[in-house]
Amino acid sequence: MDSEFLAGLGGDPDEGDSAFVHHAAAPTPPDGDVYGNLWIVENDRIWDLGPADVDTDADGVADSLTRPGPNGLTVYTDSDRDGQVDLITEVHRDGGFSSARLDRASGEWVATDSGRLE
Ligand SMILES: [Ca+2]
Ligand SMILES: [Ca+2]
Repeated sequence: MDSEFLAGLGGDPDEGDSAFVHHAAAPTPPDGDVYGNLWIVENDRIWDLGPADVDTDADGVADSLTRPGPNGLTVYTDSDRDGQVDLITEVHRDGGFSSARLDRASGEWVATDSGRLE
């Protein structure tokens, strides 16, 4: 299960319709900036999502950013402050939501929660 959450990443970068910056290099974290832009690995690509602008856990550090997704809004969260997005929550237009967390060991996205926002 990954295509649903990654569908919002824009598909083929050559089509030029993505909001994200495509890095052609191998998936290595950006150097030097401990907490700069958020980034996400999709297969062998790194997508630079830009700087976090939402503080979802109210610790004073922005950890998430939002993008329009295929079915509503997608929230990309870096929960451990290494810059790599490890939690994706998709908020659907009908009020439902579903989330997936990155399994570090396998690199797979694992569905963690779903339901409906009150
Ligand atoms: Ca935070
Ligand atoms: Ca992270």
